[in-house]
Amino acid sequence: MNPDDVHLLAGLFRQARDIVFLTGAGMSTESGIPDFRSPKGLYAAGVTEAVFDIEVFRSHPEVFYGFVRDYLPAFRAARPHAGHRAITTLAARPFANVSVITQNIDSLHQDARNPVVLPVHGSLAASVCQSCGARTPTAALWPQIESGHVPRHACGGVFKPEVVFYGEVLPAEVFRAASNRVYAADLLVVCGTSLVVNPAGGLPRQRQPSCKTVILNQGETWLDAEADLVLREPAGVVLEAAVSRL
Ligand code: CNA
Repeated sequence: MNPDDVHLLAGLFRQARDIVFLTGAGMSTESGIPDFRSPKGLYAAGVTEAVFDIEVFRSHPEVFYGFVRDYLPAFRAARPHAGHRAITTLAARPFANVSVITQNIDSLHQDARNPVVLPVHGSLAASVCQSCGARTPTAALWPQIESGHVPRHACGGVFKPEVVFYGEVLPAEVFRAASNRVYAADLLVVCGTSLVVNPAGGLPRQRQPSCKTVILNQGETWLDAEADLVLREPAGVVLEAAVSRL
């Protein structure tokens, strides 16, 4: 890690008043959850986009739940890392207005008590019966999922987690709030996202020309050429180091 880059990032944190983090699956790899597109990610492991496709879920929910069963131990064991906690520390500074727009469904930002979290792709925390609308904590369904079953409500309907699948519309209010936060930002930090899944990946286009832009991502993104600072290091390590300098 280049200490000059960390110093620069700390300086940007110090000067900014409205700081927005836009995070993706790469923000959770240091907590043990694989992302999609890294060399060690889910796609490289053979998981396909069909697993997260709403039409496939409706006709064959066992495809999604087979995936969930395989990765349940990683999701259950995951805890916020030093980078998630650094965001909470940053937000506690006077005059800093910090929000997190996340594509992640794992609730790690919320678990770390980041003050404002906008989960534009929903959350795995709760599930809803697709027949009667009954809502339950997804954790209550783990035993059914672990035993190889598609979890169902007593009415017979299939439970679906409150996650946005491919082919579904994003929650409108959350996405509008996210756009507004990016528009108001004077510092945008893009963390652990390839920015290829739209519309979330296009959110940086809502920023003002005066907004400073930092890319904290190990892979390339379409935004790199427009950024004030690009760091190809692990997000958690860098955020902890930068915030500890404030
Ligand atoms: P992605 O397309 O897999 O991109 C992740 C990016 O993060 C890649 O460019 C990596 O190079 C980079 N990266 C990986 N580890 C680190 C790290 N430690 N520090 C910095 N950069 C890192 O994932 P996106 O989030 O861009 O794609 C959006 C999808 C992924 C959303 O729909 C998510 O719901 C979905 N997803 C979420 C989770 C989760 O909730 N933890 C896990 C896997 C996929």
